[in-house]
Amino acid sequence: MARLFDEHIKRSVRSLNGAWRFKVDKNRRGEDERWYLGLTDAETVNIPSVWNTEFGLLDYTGVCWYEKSFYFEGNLRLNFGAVMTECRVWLDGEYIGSHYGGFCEFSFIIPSLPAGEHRLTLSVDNTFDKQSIPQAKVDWYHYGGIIRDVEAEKLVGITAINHRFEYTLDKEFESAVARAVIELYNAEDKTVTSKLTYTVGDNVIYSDDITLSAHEYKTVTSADSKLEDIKLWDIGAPNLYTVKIETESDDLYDKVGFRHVGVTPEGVALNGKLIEIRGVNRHEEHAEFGFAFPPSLMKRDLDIIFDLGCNAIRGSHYPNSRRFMDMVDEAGLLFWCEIPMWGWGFSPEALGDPIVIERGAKMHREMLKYYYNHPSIIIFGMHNEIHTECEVSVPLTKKYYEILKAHGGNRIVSYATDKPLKDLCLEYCDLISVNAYFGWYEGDMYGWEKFFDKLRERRASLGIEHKPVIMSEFGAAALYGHHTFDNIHWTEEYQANVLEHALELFHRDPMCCGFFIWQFCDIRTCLEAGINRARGFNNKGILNEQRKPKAAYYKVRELYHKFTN
Ligand code: ADA
Repeated sequence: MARLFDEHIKRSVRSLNGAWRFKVDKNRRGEDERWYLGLTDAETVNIPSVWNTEFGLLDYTGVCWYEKSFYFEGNLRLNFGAVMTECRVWLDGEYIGSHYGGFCEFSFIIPSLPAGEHRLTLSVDNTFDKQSIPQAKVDWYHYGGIIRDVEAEKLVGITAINHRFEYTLDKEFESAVARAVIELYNAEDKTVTSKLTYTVGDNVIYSDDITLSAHEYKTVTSADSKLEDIKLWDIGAPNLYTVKIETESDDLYDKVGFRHVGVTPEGVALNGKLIEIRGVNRHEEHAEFGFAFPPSLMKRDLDIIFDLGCNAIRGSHYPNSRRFMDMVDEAGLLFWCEIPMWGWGFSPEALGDPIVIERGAKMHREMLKYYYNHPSIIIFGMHNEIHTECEVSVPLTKKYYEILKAHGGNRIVSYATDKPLKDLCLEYCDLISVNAYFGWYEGDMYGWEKFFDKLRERRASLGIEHKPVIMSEFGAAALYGHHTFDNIHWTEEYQANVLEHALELFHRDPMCCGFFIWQFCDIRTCLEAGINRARGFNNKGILNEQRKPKAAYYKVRELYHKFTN
């Protein structure tokens, strides 16, 4: 996929971004009328994009069709960075498959395409129902479209489809015992034997001949290798190693880092040292581009986050693009990655629905597949503000916790709760992550002290004092440019005061090991969410949606820099 580096040198990759034919299907007639045989009366749009930024489509929820022709010969792997939310795919009029869930990569392999022009067609649907993740009620915008890059790769011989680099560090964090898990596919119609090598920096982890029969998928796991004198990946010291996987006809490059994260009763330890997590919640969204977030703005957001003095980002509330994750790895920032199982909308009945539970499990498995190797991800989040006070959430949380603990590598697993005083799922998290809004939804900004005392008591009564608390959300809204001498809601001054009071308290309290401000910048939100948000935006950003700083930005910046020293 499009990353911050070339994933392939031998394998030929063609971007299918750019001009696509596009047609709105308001009455859902497309499939009956077989639009996949060729779109008529189509407009042209540029991909990646969301359709909501097209004139007249801002609030369109439903189905749209996309079509593109390209020249190809051979074994095709089609890669999609992400499509919002569900899509069905045809190639040359033949149905090739579908994908559910808007924020993760997926791909299709189609062997032996004859030389010539081929037509790729997608129907994309961004509607929600009782079984969708997320539900219709969310506090962000229901954008639809092909939001990340599309690529056509030519597969030749034995190819590396994916990999996982697993390691454990010794107690001194000086050496590692590592192994590679390599997913291979033979793209040929015949049995192929090839040499396969897997190197990490100068270290050869695997080197041997392998044989795969025609179109066989095979996972190869290397023996354990001991790597000495490793350079750790750390906050502000992002030492990365290049992974190179090579067969006679194919290659795959990636970057990995060695780091250890642990939870102690005193807090989170990175490479053996206790750290205070100072972060922001950030949506990968911009009012002018929706979820099709331009790479140059990713860099700009990171520069701002650095200036602020953060060492962490919560990718609220879904997996971010891999390109952004590469930037975060390279920046030496910590990251919280989660699936879009977002509160409010989910009724207790939906949380007990086997289809919803399985969709969530699939999203977790996809998150593991594509995000496992990013060293910056130290926390995997399972859900946000669902009904964790109801029994129905316990088996679901247990299931997700077990998946992430078994397959997530060395990471903290948590979820954000807004009901920590009556939450029934706290057994299934390594860190108690709390969303609370004193000074906004819940009483005044001086309510924190009492709340923390109650939280301490609840922790003790459950016997989970060894689990530290992180404030995963807190904040207040301010309209950019709205000032006052009085301490009142919606002003920049009030927002700054709420954050200052909360941050000083969190920093002092030994139970609290970190905080993620809600939120980095204002975002367009969904009016169906049932709350009347001014301007149709969630205005709790410390910057507005154009990344212009509010008064709170400078207050947080002052405090984050003070806490660092
Ligand atoms: C919740 C939720 C956020 C946002 C926030 C708010 O905590 O997790 O996505 O909606 O509330 O601004 O109210």
